[in-house]
Amino acid sequence: MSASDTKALTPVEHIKAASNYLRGTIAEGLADGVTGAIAEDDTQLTKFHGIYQQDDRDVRAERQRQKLEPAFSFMIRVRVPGGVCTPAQWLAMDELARSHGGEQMRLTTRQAFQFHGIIKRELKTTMQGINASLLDTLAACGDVNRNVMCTPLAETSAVHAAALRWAQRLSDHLTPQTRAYHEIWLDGKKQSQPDHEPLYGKTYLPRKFKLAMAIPPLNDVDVFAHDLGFIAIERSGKLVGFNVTAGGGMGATHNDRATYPRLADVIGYCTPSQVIAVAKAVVATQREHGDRTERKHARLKYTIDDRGIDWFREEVERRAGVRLLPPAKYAFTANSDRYGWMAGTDGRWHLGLFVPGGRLVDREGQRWLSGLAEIARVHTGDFRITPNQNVIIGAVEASQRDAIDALVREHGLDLWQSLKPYELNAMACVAFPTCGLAMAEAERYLPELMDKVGALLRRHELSGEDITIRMTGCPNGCARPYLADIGLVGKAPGRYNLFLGGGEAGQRLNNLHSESLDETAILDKLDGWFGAYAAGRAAGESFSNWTRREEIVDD
Ligand code: SRM
Ligand code: SF4
Repeated sequence: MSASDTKALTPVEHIKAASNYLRGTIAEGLADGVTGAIAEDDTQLTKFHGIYQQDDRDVRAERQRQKLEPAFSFMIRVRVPGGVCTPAQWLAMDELARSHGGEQMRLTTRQAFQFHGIIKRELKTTMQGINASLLDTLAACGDVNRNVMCTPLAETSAVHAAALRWAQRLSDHLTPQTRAYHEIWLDGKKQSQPDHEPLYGKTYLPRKFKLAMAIPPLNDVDVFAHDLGFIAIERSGKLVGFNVTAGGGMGATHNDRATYPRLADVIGYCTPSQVIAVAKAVVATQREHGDRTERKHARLKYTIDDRGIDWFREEVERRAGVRLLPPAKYAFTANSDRYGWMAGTDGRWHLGLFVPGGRLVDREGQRWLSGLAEIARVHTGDFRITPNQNVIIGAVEASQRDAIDALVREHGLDLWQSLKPYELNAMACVAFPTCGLAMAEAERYLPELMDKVGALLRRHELSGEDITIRMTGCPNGCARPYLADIGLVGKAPGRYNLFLGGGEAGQRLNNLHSESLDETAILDKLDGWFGAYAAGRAAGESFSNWTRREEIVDD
């Protein structure tokens, strides 16, 4: 018997059940010109369509004082399976960012595009523009499988091509079937045939569900942070199968020990032809057994911890009709991105660019939006959004390299050349002003803090160290802070919980060291640790391993 059989279902379960396959009253709400918002229940449903209602938190209090409704607008997340899109699609996103998105867009930690600040009356046009580019936003958010991630640049081009095809097939097989999306956003025609969701049913999943494919030795997707993962196994330059991982997740709530980040378990090995059946079986197991009575306890990681990994593996094997084999050997060396020109094994080249905070906007000396659009106009390969909010100009013919280099320089996009590893590894979530859950700044504050951290590292002659710092505005973990060497997690304005000792290419969680630190306290602590690390580290010892050996955090 599952928890859902005895306790009351969450309100979101009732909203989904009554929504007629995610329609609710979204269409009616869009037509209501009196408010910039949509009905509250519908805000749960639009997530499944890739849309979040938000309000500008910078002006929230002032508008309340003036008795005005909050400054509502919408965030749209565009699904880009494996993070790969064409130059034409890039230009289409650029166009929408200019016309509706405040002349900016954002690359996310899950290889997607996000537009912020779309006002209600421009939502439909924006959605139609996205669709016209053959991208979409269906299931970019909501209680379904989200954008499927894939290492964007493997050591072997052929393995990347094969793994990406599987990632895209997985995405297709796990995408909801409802025609509500077309009906509301595209052609407006009501269907006479009833909808049918063979995989999800009427109430979809108990909670969000995330899938990533990693291609060793790179774990840039942080495969162990996902509900379901596939680790590509390569032999002699060919993809031969996948290790299956399950039960990862980052989200937690401050001071609630029942919630926690968890690393996925490796549950076995399957062949490429079994991968779809295995993925569907994992989704179906979570659909049937996930907790629909408490959203904080509804992710797959809790289902697995409640029932045990052996039960879970057997359930997946039974549903898939697949006997998982013992995991194959693999080794990860990094979960960060790579920058600069890299040679593919197919004669083409890839240029990794560091995008501060994933924010594509034209600013003084760095014209990200315009520069990448100019590149898209001449580029014949692809664009690859990375899992660390960066971009790769992919599959460039050797003859095009000079032209692209010139555009990169002209628009100031060669930042990676002057940055140190700790700067290139750093990541922050969006947080203020758009994220409704933010407790502290992240994207807007991290650069300032990094300058100060950089000064400390220089003082201790550590600025060449491969240290990863990740910051989030709350404990939900959108920049996967619990896998960083140093994680800073927002607790209140200007205050962060500090985590230490993670890393190991995304294979080890860090531990909480201290709570509610302000900037001075953070820098004081780091200064002390950097000094002691510089003086006392063993040859080749990483900062995280040192913090554990010195028992600064538990090992
Ligand atoms: Fe996230 C909620 C932004 C990746 C865990 N996340 C949100 C929302 C939608 C806030 C909300 O619910 O109202 C944020 C919107 C902010 C904004 O204004 O844009 C938000 N999450 C993001 C992005 C844009 C962060 C970024 O800086 O890139 C990432 C979009 C990814 C995408 O393209 O799909 C993003 N979020 C993640 C990740 C990282 C990952 O998946 O690899 C995680 C941790 C992994 C995980 O899911 O466990 C993550 N986001 C959460 C959670 C906590 C879930 C949980 O299990 O507790 C929430 C809150 C929730 O779901 O209730 C959340
Ligand atoms: Fe918002 Fe928290 Fe996610 Fe940051 S970690 S984007 S503050 S939900």
